[in-house]
Amino acid sequence: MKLRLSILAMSILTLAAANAAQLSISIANQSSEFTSANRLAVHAVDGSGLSAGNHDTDPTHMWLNSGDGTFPGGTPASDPDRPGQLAHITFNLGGTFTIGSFHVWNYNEVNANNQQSFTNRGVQTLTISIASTLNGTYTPLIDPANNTTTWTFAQAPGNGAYTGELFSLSAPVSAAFVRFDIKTNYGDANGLVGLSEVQIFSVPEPATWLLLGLGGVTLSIFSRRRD
Ligand SMILES: [Ca+2]
Repeated sequence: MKLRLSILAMSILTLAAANAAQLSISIANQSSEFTSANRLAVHAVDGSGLSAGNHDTDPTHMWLNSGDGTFPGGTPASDPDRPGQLAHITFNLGGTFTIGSFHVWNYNEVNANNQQSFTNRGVQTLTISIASTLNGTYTPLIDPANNTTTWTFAQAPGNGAYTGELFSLSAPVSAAFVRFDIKTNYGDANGLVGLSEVQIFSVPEPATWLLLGLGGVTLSIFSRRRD
């Protein structure tokens, strides 16, 4: 019976994991984007540059902010944003979902002509907040790695074999919008900061877990009758 229960529990967990679904997210807003060089915020959510889980080094497949305005072509021309941070970007989940994990590919630009790497424009530290409406109250999420509201993304390698980083929340949360408030980059002195791609994953609702559990019990009873 113990074995049977273990198998049942494992089945439920397996089903739940299998039901984690990538959400079809869009950009709700961004503090700025580098429009003239086609480094638009949308390129952080449209799958551009991704192939078999690897993100390439082409900057037109990434979002880059305007920085401090040193380089022309940003909209707005510079990114003053909020005091103490470089930029923000807000993701629209397309509805209210219970989210449990997300996958981030940091800024992975390499100049195709001279192979100069610009991964120092990647996001280093940030807060990640959720809200139920775009202009509602944003609640910061706790990073399970340090138990604070400061998250850290690793610097991209500057090559085409970049698999990004997968982050799991300590507990699933309900959200319709997710905002990254970016505090620091990896050293770019002009305040430029960007991302290659972001994916957000939902988990089954508690009600779904219950149904999965009931289904498992039914299967277990059915199985016993066949013994
Ligand atoms: Ca991309």
